[in-house]
Amino acid sequence: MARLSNVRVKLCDQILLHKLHVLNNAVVRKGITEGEMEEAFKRSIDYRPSRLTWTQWNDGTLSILYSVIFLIALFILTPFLASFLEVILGTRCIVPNNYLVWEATRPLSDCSYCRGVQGPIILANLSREEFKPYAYSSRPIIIKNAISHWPAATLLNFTFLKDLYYKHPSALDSLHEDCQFLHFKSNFQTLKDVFRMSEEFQKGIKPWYVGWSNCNPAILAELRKLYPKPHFLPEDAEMPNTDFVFLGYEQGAVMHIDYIPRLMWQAQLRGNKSWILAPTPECDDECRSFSFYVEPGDALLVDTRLWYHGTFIYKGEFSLTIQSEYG
Ligand SMILES: O=C(O)CCC(=O)C(=O)O
Ligand SMILES: [Fe+2]
Repeated sequence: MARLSNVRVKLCDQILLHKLHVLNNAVVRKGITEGEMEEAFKRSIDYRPSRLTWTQWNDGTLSILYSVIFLIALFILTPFLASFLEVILGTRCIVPNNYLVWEATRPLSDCSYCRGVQGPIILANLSREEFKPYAYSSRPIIIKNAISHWPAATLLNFTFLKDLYYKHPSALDSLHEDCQFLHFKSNFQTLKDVFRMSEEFQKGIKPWYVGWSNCNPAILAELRKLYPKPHFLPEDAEMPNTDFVFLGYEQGAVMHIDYIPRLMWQAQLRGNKSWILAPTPECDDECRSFSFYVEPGDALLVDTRLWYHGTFIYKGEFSLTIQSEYG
């Protein structure tokens, strides 16, 4: 029960945040500038209903006024809140710094990717040939037990990663300069901080969640000995020369959309992870949000360029994934 209510609260947080984005987006798309919003907000604050008699201001009128003021305040505060959250929560930096500017200039999607979609397609492990019809779909797909045979599923863990980076100390610095480190809601600022974490964090008594790209060639080569390119992906699928690792206890990635060139695949190596997917704002009336979870051994495919997505992990549980792109 506690688990369920915990999940519901997290879902509500994520959906609320997403709705703030939607709200802001709707106003920006109407051509209303930030200056105009601010002006409207200031006017609404300066407005003095006391100059009118109470009889002119029955309950209904007052509640409309309060709603308008509330909405205008939301329109103005949303970009600040979003920027604040980006800085504080460490949203993936493949999203441009000014997330909302990008959101406002992003081409509108035609909603065909989400219309009628109520959850991921769940497939049993399958061959490349059988996967062909799904290969470049924008439908979220889970392939059960697709990666459970990978050596990474048994060998890769926090200690393995720590030992590997300590064997290549320069990789810790190159990560800082050239690769992405995402701290999300945790206070770890660098991968060095992650590997120096206290016992309380390491045992999951205190929650944390981070992700980084393995763009150091030596580290990448070592790690790729533990996992192949997923066997079901098309032979000619283009792959980047870096992969991401996401790991941690309890917390996950905040709701966001990715500004990346390809589709995403993710291998769930350890623990269960819950995902929430929401349509782009312009499809909010036609499509719906939904959540699901993946288990160890599952592969997940999501078009993270179209679906807003966030993740979380049950209290006290650990999740480890390898993630990359294909297209
Ligand atoms: O695995 C996660 O927690 C987030 C991953 C993500 O945002 C992505 O793959 O685009
Ligand atoms: Fe993402």
